[in-house]
Amino acid sequence: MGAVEDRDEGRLSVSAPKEWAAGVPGVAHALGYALGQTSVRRAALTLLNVNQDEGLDCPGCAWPEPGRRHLNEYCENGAKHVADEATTRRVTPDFFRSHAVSELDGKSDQWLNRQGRLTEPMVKRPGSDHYEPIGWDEALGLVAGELRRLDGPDEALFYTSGRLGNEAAFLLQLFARAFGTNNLPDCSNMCHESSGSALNQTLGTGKGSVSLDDLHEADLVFVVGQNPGTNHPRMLSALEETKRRGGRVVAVNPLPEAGLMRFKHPQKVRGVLGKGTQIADVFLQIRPGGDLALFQALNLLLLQAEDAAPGTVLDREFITAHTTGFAEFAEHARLTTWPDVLEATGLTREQIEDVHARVLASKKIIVCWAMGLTQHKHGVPTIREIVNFLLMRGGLGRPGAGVCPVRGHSNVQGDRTMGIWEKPPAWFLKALEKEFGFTPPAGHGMDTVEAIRAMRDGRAKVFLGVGGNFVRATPDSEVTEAALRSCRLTVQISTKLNRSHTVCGDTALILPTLGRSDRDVRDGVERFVTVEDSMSQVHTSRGKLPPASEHLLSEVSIIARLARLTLADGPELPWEEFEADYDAVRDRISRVVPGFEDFNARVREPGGFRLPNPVNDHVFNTPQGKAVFTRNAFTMLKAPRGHLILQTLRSHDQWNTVPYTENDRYRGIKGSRRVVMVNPLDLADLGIADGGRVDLVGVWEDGVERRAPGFTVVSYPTTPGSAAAYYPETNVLVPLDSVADVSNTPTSKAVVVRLEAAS
Ligand SMILES: Nc1nc2c(c(=O)[nH]1)N[C@H]1C(S)=C(S)[C@@H](COP(=O)(O)OP(=O)(O)OC[C@H]3O[C@@H](n4cnc5c(=O)[nH]c(N)nc54)[C@H](O)[C@@H]3O)O[C@H]1N2
Ligand SMILES: Nc1nc2c(c(=O)[nH]1)N[C@H]1C(S)=C(S)[C@@H](COP(=O)(O)OP(=O)(O)OC[C@H]3O[C@@H](n4cnc5c(=O)[nH]c(N)nc54)[C@H](O)[C@@H]3O)O[C@H]1N2
Ligand SMILES: [Mo]
Repeated sequence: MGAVEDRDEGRLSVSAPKEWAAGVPGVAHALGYALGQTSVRRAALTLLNVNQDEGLDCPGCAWPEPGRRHLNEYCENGAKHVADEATTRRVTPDFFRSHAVSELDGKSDQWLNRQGRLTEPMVKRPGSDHYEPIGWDEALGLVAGELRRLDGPDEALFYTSGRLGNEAAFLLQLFARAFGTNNLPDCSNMCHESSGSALNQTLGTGKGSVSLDDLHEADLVFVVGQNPGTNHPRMLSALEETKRRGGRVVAVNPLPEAGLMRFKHPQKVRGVLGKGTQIADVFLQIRPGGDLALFQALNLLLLQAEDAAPGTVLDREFITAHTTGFAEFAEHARLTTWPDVLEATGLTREQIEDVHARVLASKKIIVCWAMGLTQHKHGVPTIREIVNFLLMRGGLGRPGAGVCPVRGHSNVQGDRTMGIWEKPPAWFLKALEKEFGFTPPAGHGMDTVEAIRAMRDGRAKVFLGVGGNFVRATPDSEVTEAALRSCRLTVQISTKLNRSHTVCGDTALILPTLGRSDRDVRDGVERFVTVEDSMSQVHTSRGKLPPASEHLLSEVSIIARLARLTLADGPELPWEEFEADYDAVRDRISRVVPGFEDFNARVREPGGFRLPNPVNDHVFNTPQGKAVFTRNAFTMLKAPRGHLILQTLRSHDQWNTVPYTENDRYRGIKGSRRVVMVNPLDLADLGIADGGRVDLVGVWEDGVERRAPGFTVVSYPTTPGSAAAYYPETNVLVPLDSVADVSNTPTSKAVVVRLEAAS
């Protein structure tokens, strides 16, 4: 079955979208959620420990902590997220005795999550409709047996979500490669892969180049395709500081998101009482996918300004010394035409010229972005065009300037640094070989989309997920569910119940693990893991709560034990030592991964250490040895008449595939997630009433009709021609083969749909 009926649905109520974010209601809201899940003591213990030097890295997002010394450096949504993990509710073997898998399969994502923390390893045997308890040794033996029985290592898939600490991530990639495959798909493939692809091609490093200090210091910050009020709330405090120091903010988004407009700092009296800071000085309400055209227009204006006053606009010295391809780029950029730009962006020439004037007046410019850019067919060229924009004026490797892809999962960047990548660079494999004495496979492995195709076509037979919720995070839900069900074995290493546990292979295993907030103790010694935030700061994370159950193992333990059983015939690696002592893992990391020298000592310093980004030393590790200007073909998204371009996004009360409530407070939507936001002009045009019931019907070039039934229409100020609805309910509409060029990221922000009156 495809779309799950949402049984939690209450009565929809809609009010005007909020123009401000955070403040007292936000914090009260988080505490309310925390106390619904857990006791006062546990809530206090967890929340007071978030983002302290000796505390827990907030798993809510990858935004860095300012100095990590302030008490209560957490935000509303981080607090909700931690409380959700610290819940006192438990999923026990009894629970599985009374609920068949087929029954659980019909429950909503929210219901499954609400059942609480997983407590014991469980197995669903072939032909059975129930999970039953299984011991750790037998469970891991079963997985090892299935892996060893495969016709080749590439029939196995090792998926991760960016929750994994560095130590577990390093061991997982080591295990997969010692087993013989680079099949390491991860959530990044659906997230910032387009950023990594574009930045690697142009700058030679796939990461952001700025620090929090840079952000504070910037003259002009672009926030493009991102909803920080909900998804990176602490970023608003940083932008507030930028503004306090005289910097300006340009927001580019089809939606007037609350946090972009006004922000009330929840931990400052001013925030509590005052009107808050206006964040966006300029708001460009852009058409979906219009960002490429916008930056092409800004680049054309820069070239023309330089023509008018030679030597005053471009940084010729920087261009000559550090870049290549400028002449070809400039020639191409001059072909940009205004009618195209205005149609693609939906903006006026005056709006773009106003931003251009601000650009000219600014020396230090930072561009931040997230899923509004990466999840488009032309996401990679769009980000490359942003790099062109910055390179023209030497805006990289200089304080207060640079690129800032804002990451999602708290350690998604670190996992890639540790080698969770289906396309590992040759130098990384060489370093592994030197350290561990075996030859890792050289060919590329499968990313998320390729992994689904391989399961669908019978080329992959064992799926192991370390964290995440593969079946709900991925596109084309019906295809993906069938693909997973056709596996011989599906294994989920998880903290909480989700739909990836109910969509099973012949045999299915649930292996419960410690969460970030759980204490990790072995032989009386408390252990910590390490993570890397969106700005390349590496630091420790220590859980403080008694583990959710005595049967839980850490991710490191599970991976090390499984690897030892699976690789009994070699290569010989010290898995027992790794399990016993995370320092031993970190020692190996320090010898394999550049920037981690003396890892164990440096990470114990308060706040940890920042990984160098070569770009900031004007070192560009591209084949040309320089930063690369690119020519990007003008692209515009168009829906056929009577259709809209639908983006799938997050509500204020969800964490990725896990909705906490039916509400989306800042957008004024309450009581239902099965809503679609549409501009009133389009409603009039389509003859559909505000509040009407519709099916969303996806149309794509493969001619397959994809349907998400039973949505309520909400009249909303989104850009005309576009619509918005929540993920994961709408993943059924995203075609598996509709992916971004180069990065292969599903185009979750551009699904062409028509609205049909619900039957
Ligand atoms: N509370 C909370 N925090 C989270 C998460 C969560 O689910 N809940 N998820 C985490 C993860 S993994 C990630 S990746 C991040 C995601 O963080 P975001 O990228 O902020 O998440 P989305 O909800 O997908 O929002 C996309 C934004 O881009 C805009 N947008 C859509 N299409 C376009 C376009 O064509 N152009 C422009 N300019 N804008 C566009 C949308 O209107 C929306 O504001 O958040 C992380 N933090
Ligand atoms: N249509 C559409 N699809 C999208 C997106 C979109 O915007 N639109 N966004 C994409 C993005 S940006 C991302 S990052 C992916 C997210 O994809 P995933 O990372 O796969 O999904 P999550 O919802 O973050 O996973 C939640 C589950 O992780 C498990 N978990 C939580 N904490 C831990 C832990 O500490 N250890 C372990 N082992 N397990 C844990 C819990 O069991 C929980 O149910 O979804 C992508 N899919
Ligand atoms: Mo993400």
